[in-house]
Amino acid sequence: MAINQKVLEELLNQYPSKVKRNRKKHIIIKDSALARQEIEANTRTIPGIITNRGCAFAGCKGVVLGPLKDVIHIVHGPIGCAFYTWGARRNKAKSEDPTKNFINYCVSTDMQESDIVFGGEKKLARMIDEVMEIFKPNAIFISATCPVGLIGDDLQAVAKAAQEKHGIPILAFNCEGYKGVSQSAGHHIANNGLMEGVIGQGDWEEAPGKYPINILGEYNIGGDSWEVERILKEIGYTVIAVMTGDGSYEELKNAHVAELNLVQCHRSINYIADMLETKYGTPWLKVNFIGVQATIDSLRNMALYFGDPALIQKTEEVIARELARVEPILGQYKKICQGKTAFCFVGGSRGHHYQGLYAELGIETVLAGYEFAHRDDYEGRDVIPEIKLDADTKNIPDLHVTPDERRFRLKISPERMEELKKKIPLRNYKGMNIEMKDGSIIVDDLNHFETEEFIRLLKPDIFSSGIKDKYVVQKMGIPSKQLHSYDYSGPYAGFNGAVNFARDIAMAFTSPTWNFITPPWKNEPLLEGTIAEGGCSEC
Ligand code: CFM
Repeated sequence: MAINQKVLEELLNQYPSKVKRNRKKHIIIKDSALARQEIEANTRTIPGIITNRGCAFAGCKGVVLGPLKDVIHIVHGPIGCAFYTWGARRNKAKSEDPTKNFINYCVSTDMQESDIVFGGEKKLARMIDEVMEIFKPNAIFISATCPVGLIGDDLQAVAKAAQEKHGIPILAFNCEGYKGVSQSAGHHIANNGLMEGVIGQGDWEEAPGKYPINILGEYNIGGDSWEVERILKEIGYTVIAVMTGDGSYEELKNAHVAELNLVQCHRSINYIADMLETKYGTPWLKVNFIGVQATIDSLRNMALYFGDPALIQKTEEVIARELARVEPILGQYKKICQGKTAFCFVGGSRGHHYQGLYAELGIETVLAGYEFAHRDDYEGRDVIPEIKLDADTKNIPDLHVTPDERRFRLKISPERMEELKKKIPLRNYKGMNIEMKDGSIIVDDLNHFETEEFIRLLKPDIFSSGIKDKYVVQKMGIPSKQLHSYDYSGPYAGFNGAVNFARDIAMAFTSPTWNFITPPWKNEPLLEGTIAEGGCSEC
């Protein structure tokens, strides 16, 4: 069943009128005949609604900073905040030096009632001393949780004094969970801190190899960045830093020497991408390594940016070889997947990125959305100037960087920039909506009530989201693929990732489990209506 405005209205009518007015602005039925379709995003979730969103602390410590492996991340707050953000995200890391990989540790000041009453600064300072004694990390990052902001501990002062005492970089992030409306606020805070205190701190003045690049917004979930790096290194790129999957303070501090910044997850890191361009003159290119065609397009766009015929040729060779290897395997899985439909609802970029991979398997995405994206992630960056800044957004300061006097160098001339921008997404992201089919549903901050309602109406063959709604949906008889954690599988990026994903999705469809589950609507009538007198013209 397709959803039209009338059906959508009926769904929304189940809300109290104030809630209905609010939610209506977050849901679109795609219609390309309309000049524009605006969606409301990055605003507060209505209290009482079961959202999938996280908090600013989750976005800062959990998402952007956490994957840096040679850093000890101190969670200044009660132990629950530390425990529930410990190892919950599958950002993998390995290290040549096992004494410098702290990804498995959970370090917290474990604030107690007396710390809340009398302040936690001394405890934090003692903890830093202890961390230095035990781990000797390359850097220490301190992330604040809600009570720290409420009692007013001065983290920046503690960090500054400890840095002078110990002689290593010690950075504090005021990412209290209540800041902003979701984890998106935490991304911004982390971006600002990394730009101010890490990137550019290294002493490299030039890159150690050819075609030097950074990969931004790639967090190595399930090993994704290892697959991306495998392909890029084979073509001949020098990867300076990955932000931040399997990344390190040591790599990040020299990220200023890259000639191009790739942006995989636009939502979580567009701030650093823009600031790097202002400060060092390095442009950014939107890429997507999820899906075979998206990977190929990204590789070709990168080669075009550098414009070296040898690089272009090598890119085509690697593409041809990889395609010959993976296409026959994907063809087998496609036979199982063809003609099916999917919901694709993830945080701030995967709701878009996975649609191409689904399409390659013959699966149509009939509903998609983001938990906490901003309007530009839906409608493209052109809308940024018209986004109204509310009090929640203003809460997160914008960092104003200026060109670095010594290191700023335009990597390509303005003329070439203009020429390239016509061909490749340099400094640009067109958003998710443009690629969705007419009649498909786009929902911002999809909640659990709407999840169930849309499933009843559209009956997708697969639902892709996260752990918070996975089992509710599976109890409805519909396979659910977690696109945050990948259900302990992966990588799903690049060529090998596409094969892994196709295998896992085909396995979900063919599992006999679904024969043992009776979805709630099975015994309910599918149509409700009254019998009118007389007949229509055809009966
Ligand atoms: Fe970016 Fe992410 Fe995502 Fe994200 Fe996340 Fe994640 Fe995500 Mo979960 S950084 S916005 S805050 S791609 S943890 S690796 S899967 S919600 S869609």
